[in-house]
Amino acid sequence: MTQAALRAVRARLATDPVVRAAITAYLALGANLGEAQATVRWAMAAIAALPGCALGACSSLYRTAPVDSSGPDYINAVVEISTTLCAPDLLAQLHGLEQQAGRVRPYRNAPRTLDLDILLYGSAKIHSPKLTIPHPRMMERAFVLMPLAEIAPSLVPAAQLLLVAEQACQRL
Ligand code: A4P
Ligand code: MG
Repeated sequence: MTQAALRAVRARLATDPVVRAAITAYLALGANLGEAQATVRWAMAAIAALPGCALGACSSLYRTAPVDSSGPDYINAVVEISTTLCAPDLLAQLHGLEQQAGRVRPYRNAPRTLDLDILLYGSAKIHSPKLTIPHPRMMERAFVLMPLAEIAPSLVPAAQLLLVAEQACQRL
């Protein structure tokens, strides 16, 4: 292959979502308004149908007490995906699903019909105005760590699970 052809292939690999290598990412799902269990299950199926995304392991659903939030108990879960989307495009797709589920944002940490956060995106560390990865509060929260430990135990240090053990988080 000529140098020019090689450069063309490299350029395509860098920009084309169809041929970009798939990244393993972990997403947190949360809901505490409306039919929360049904919405979280719907979201799992909707994530599986997103362009450039394949759904991997899904945790159980967990009933959790609001943390720095209010309203009814939350339903939380974590899923693993394999995706060719870049992280900002993945976030945009997740925001689209939140919209479809009727999400409104009256104030920070308000009760919500559906929240979809990116916990981890491969080994990427991202600090942009719209995206922080790893999710900055994930290690403090039982509603993230317990479902994550269920599907990816190597990502959750046992000592960290102990630290959040007093937060109410019931596997359904
Ligand atoms: N953003 C930055 N990084 C990320 C990321 N890794 N994933 C930005 C997703 N979004 C990220 O999010 C606000 C902005 O964060 C977005 O526009 C995005 O650009 P949001 O979903 O509009 O609002 P939010 O979820 O209220 O804010 P935030 O900061 O994500 O809240 P937290 O810290 O995630 O807490 N208690 C229980 N039991 N269960 C819950 O699920 N969730 C929260 C939300 C609080 N208490 C809870 C639960
Ligand atoms: Mg969110």
